[in-house]
Amino acid sequence: MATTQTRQQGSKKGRGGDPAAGVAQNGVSAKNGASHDSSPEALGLDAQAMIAFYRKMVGVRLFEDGAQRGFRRGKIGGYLHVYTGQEAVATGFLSTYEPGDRAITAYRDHAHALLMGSEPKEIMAELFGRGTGLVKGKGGSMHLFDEPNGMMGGYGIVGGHIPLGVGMAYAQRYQNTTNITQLYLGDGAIHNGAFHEAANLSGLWGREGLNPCLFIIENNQYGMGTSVERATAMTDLAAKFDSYAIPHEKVDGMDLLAVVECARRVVAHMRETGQPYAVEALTYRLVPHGAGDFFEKYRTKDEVAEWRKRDPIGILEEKIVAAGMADDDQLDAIRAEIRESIDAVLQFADESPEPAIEELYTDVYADESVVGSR
Ligand SMILES: Cc1ncc(C[n+]2csc(CCOP(=O)(O)OP(=O)(O)O)c2C)c(N)n1
Ligand SMILES: [Mg+2]
Repeated sequence: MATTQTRQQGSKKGRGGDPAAGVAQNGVSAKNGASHDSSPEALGLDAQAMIAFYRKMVGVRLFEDGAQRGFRRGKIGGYLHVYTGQEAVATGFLSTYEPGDRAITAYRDHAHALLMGSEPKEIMAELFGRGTGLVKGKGGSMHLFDEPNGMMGGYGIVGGHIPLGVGMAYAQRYQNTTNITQLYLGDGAIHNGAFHEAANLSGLWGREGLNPCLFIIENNQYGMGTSVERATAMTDLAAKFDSYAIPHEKVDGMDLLAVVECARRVVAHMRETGQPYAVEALTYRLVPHGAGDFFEKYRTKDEVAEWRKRDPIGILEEKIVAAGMADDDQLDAIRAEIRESIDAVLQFADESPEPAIEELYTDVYADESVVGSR
């Protein structure tokens, strides 16, 4: 009975927490601890740096809008999951990227590739399944990969990439580097057995300073149509890392500067110690789960509207304008310029050829010379 009542109450008030207070549905505040100052001054971010962040976030948002247009025009086969609403998370964490670092994520992966330096037109061509695509049109939206830039994918199997990320972090330390791996996973993926096995090893190896794996839980509060509270009895996702002796914290994933502050502090510590760390970034998917999620029966329009008020791009805009770093007209002009560049990206993808038929036989098995050299 109690369960039924909870469910009824849950559906009445919506399951997506209280955005105004920065509180997720698991009831835990996303506010970055007051002891950490994330103002532009404290982070040493001048107008140029703030605008550069703005360009990145808008670049991701408008790329995703363009991808959705491409999907609706029937140009993108298979499935499409966009990152709209979550931009501050990857933008903030990847701002700490150094050559040799790696990132690995699930299928909501366009933003990570864009932020790590893959060519937007190659990513779009990949979504369109074209031979000019990032992985020659053979991966599609969920399987972006760009090894020279440290982007290690792009995985469609929920939780499947987590052991790989932990293994990559082990290799980085084994090879005596100070690099780290950023391992992004969803709130839904954390219940997968692969997570628990990998987190256990990460904690163990971390004791010896052999696992600089930064677990970034992108808690957008739903795994497809299932809210966190319906997926687990213990809804404090960061606290699950206690089982593996991995230190953790939460951050407001809608506030870019809070994420940057957290990322810098945590990553510096990891480079030094080689130990793992987990951050639960509280965020919200402002769009349907994927292109096939038409009715969004699992959440109310009001809930989405409330979270839209905390759009991460809007929050950054306010900070930029309040600090007198740019005015609305200047920000409008930036958006217009990026929108135009995305039109060119779409045109490139559309005009690109299909992969050559011979490509069916390439990149299937590792090249013998590569296998031999490792
Ligand atoms: C092993 C496995 N089980 C189920 C699915 C189907 N599936 C695709 S996305 C998804 C939800 C994952 O949610 P979350 O990890 O929170 O990521 P989000 O979509 O919110 O970014 C599920 C269950 C899958 N792809 N792989
Ligand atoms: Mg989720």
